[in-house]
Amino acid sequence: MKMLVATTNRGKVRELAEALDGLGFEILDLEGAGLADRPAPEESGSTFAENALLKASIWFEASGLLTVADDSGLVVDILGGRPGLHSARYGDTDAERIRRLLSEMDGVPSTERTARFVCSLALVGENLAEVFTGECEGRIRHTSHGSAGFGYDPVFTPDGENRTFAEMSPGEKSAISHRGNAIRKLREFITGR
Ligand code: ITT
Repeated sequence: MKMLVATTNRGKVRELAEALDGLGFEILDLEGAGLADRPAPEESGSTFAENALLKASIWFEASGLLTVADDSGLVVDILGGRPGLHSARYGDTDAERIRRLLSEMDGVPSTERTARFVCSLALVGENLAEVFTGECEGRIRHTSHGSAGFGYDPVFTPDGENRTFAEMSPGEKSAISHRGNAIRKLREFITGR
């Protein structure tokens, strides 16, 4: 059976495809499903879960395939939860998004730089709509460290670690990350059925 990993973000495709491996599905991305030139759905929900469901439902309608979509973001306490749902829209590139975040946190001491990544994964198919959410607590560094991963990884250090996600291997990140935690719930749902 085919499963569509419906995201326009290459970093997410990599992490999701790797983590969904071994479940017995043939994993397709939007390109593999011939949907690469469709416009991305508008993210009009007010929570990560709502947006994930919205994206998965639209891509399921377009493809007819069992579909997984991901809505995620970085929630920073001192910024009142920003960039949050708007994490992708904080700038045009990863570098710009990080620059804006660090400039908004200029002068904030380490003890007040607490934050969490949140990831909602929606699984939508025929008579099926489920959402799985994972979180990862940590803090925002003063400067970028490392070049692995994607997005805000170079400035996020998870609790209990000294390294950023961008200084970890894919396996190390996935073992503790928001997306890894959401994927483990999704896998349990699929294998327990
Ligand atoms: P799709 O909607 O097509 O999936 P997107 O990049 O627009 O792609 P989101 O709206 O969910 O996805 O935005 C999430 C943003 O949060 C993403 O662009 C990154 O900047 C950031 N983000 C999410 N997960 C991350 C992770 O594991 N590491 C670093 N940054 C992450």
